Amino acid sequence: MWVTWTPFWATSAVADATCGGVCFQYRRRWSTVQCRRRPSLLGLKLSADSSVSGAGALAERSTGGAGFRFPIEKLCTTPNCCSRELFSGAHPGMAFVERLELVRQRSLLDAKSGELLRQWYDSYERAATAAAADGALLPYGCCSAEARDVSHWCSQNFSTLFDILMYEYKHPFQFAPYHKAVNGPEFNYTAFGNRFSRPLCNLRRSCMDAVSGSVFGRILEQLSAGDNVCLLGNHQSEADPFAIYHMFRHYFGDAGAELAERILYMAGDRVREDPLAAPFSVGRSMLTVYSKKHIQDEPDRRSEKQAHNRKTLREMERLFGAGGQCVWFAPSGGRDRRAPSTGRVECAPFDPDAIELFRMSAERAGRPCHYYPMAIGTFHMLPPPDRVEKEKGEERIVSYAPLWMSVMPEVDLDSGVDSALSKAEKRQARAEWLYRLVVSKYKGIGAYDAQ
Ligand SMILES: *[C@@H]1O[C@H](CO)[C@@H](O)[C@H](O)[C@H]1NC(C)=O
Ligand SMILES: CC(=O)N[C@H]1CO[C@H](CO)[C@@H](O)[C@@H]1O
Repeated sequence: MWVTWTPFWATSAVADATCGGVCFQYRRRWSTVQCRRRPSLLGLKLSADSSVSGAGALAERSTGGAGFRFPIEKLCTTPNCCSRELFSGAHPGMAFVERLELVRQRSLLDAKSGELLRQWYDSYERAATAAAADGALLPYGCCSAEARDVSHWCSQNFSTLFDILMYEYKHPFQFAPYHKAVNGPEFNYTAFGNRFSRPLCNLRRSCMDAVSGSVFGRILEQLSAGDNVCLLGNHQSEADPFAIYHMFRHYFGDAGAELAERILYMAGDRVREDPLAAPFSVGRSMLTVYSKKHIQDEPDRRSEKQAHNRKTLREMERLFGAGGQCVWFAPSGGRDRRAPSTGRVECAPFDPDAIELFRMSAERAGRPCHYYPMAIGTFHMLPPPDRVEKEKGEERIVSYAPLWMSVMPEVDLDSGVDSALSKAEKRQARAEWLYRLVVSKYKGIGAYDAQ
């Protein structure tokens, strides 16, 4: 998934050969001309909750209480840096759509980006309406399923997202090789993502297969004994970390939510570099990598990216050395897509080298790492575009979708592989074997057919 995109808040953009990226010229008041690379869009991650009991406490934790305003003063202390009027606090009564229109009229937003946000918002409100009818938004401060209340809730929370985007534009998030989730003190990005993604998860119609419960218990034991755990499987939506959060919370209770929040995600380029994805990524802990194919895309940055990846692996070894880490790792290096030949969402093949690299780093750390194949069906909450569109923002049409998940019993990475094979053949065989395990579960739990 490789897209070049102009951040929507840029007034004009010119390709600049010297920086290899794109330079954006902003309004005079915003003074500086910044040069920033936005080579692609990847991974938006959204999220949510199910039980209505304890709703009050959860709402308290996840919204930061009533009368919430994005704390721009605390985040950006330079008075003239971020235009304060653009932030929702300055227009407490203004609906998101009105705000969007205002910003558009002031030419702070190009038509395409405005359209993208508008479509996203409209689909989001439809999803939230359906979710609210199931009572799913009660714990997140949406007091009823009435159209007016749902709309107000969506509007408020989308305004917060918009504020973050405006802020991010002036202060791009920096993702170190090891990024630790930002959950305060100024703004709890973790909670924001959890709440924001709740309308996408139809937990009433979701399915976590039966074996997962006992496997989950086993994982907790291993983690508390200081071992490491790797959940290894397919990847379907930008919002996967949040699907995992809501599913774990729904099926495994508070311990599930807690584990989901401390999972380390192996995150590719787009998760960090797509401005629409970054606000959600900030709230998750991640090991950041450049995927192999994307390293080839920009030859002039190859060594920089490779150095970054090496650093990430060292960080991983350090963390694994300390122990108690749970990592979610999708060795396909991209999201599953709908195949024109079958019309179904097919799992993307696993990359043998990615698995090998992970395995060796985990081994070098000197503590046991337990591998659990994991199959997920999350495609419909926020599907990737059918084809890779270059030079364009990726549209985001979300829906209130049923989810499928299975955390399968632990596997020994060598057991499915013939020991007589050569080293390279073993890698290949291991990747294919793991892939088959995940695919057969993906089909077995009904995710494949329910499309
Ligand atoms: C941020 O929100 C998460 C999710 O609700 C919660 O677990 C965490 O304790 C919050 N962080 C702080 C510092 O309050
Ligand atoms: C962070 C944020 O904007 N949260 C708001 C989401 O919407 C509800 C309902 O309007 C508010 O109570 C939250 O503060």
